Amino acid sequence: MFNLPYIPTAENLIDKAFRRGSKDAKAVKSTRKPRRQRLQRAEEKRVATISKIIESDLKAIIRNFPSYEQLPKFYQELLDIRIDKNKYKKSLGAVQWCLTNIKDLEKDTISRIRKERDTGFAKEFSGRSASFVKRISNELDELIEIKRILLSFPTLKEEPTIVVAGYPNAGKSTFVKTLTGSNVKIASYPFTTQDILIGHKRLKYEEYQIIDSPGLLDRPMEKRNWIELQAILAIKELADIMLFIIDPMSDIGPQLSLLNEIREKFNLKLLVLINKKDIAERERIDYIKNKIIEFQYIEISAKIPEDCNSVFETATKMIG
Ligand SMILES: Nc1nc2c(ncn2[C@@H]2O[C@H](COP(=O)(O)OP(=O)(O)OP(=O)(O)O)[C@@H](O)[C@H]2O)c(=O)[nH]1
Ligand SMILES: [Mg+2]
Repeated sequence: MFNLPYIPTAENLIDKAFRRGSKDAKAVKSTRKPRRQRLQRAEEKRVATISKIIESDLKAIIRNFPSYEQLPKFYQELLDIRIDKNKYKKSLGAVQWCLTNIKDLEKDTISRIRKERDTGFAKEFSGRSASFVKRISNELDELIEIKRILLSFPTLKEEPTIVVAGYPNAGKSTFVKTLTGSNVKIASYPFTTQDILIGHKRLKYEEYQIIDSPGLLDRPMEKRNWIELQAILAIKELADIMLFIIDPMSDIGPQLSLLNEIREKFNLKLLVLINKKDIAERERIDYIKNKIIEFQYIEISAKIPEDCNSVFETATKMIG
């Protein structure tokens, strides 16, 4: 979804620029001109190449890295969960700062070499330009990290959206996989899903977006980790309906308390799924049913395609 530029580390950028600078300088030295003239030309060339290489990478970052404000609101909020937005702005600002300084330094150096016929200025340029790049080393690392995060973001479509939520290990990913065939990761440990994953499913002429969210625990918002906060954001910003999956094989109290919190906090259409009917005891399922009589619910196994399809049809009707 994002077309993000290559971002070098400070070290890589300096290495690349200096290597190319030496190569270009050598090429000039081997021409047939008086020695002094050759040396001066070679050093001018070195300076020009070094700054050209550094500038071109930094310019690509400025030109192609989206500013925080350019990101759609959902992505801004998703990013807020992971990093401080001021750091984002500061990092892009630092790249601009370095670019300006290198440009000025290059101009200054070339004119001094020509005027004073002293190639020593080229050495000074090398040292100072490297030090400008080193000074934005942390900011480049930060942008590399931001790029990694942006690339992990889901591609959203403008489609009616079903968000699947519930406790860790409840079977959310199994449900989304059975229903949509999308390649989500499933495992018998909590917090398997760490990102918002998306599958699509068509019914007649309408395509629906089905979002597999990370597990949520029953605890206060300020204690929630970034994995849980992403699920909250998906619910808040994207859901036209929520499927809340209950796992009868684990503690029921906290799951019900989470369900009630969600109902109170978000004004949402809700369909409760009691999962794992293939392995849960009947008594256990009946006990849960008794506790959720005020909700619309369906008993399923997320491993059985017919069950998942019938949930999907009910959900689409509820969306309307
Ligand atoms: N027997 C049985 N096992 C199931 C069913 N649904 C899920 N499971 C198992 O429960 C475990 C957890 O399933 P996941 O789909 O990864 O659960 P999740 O809710 O996505 O978990 P997190 O991503 O960690 O929040 C896996 O071992 C699944 O195979 C079911 O209907 N029946
Ligand atoms: Mg999962």
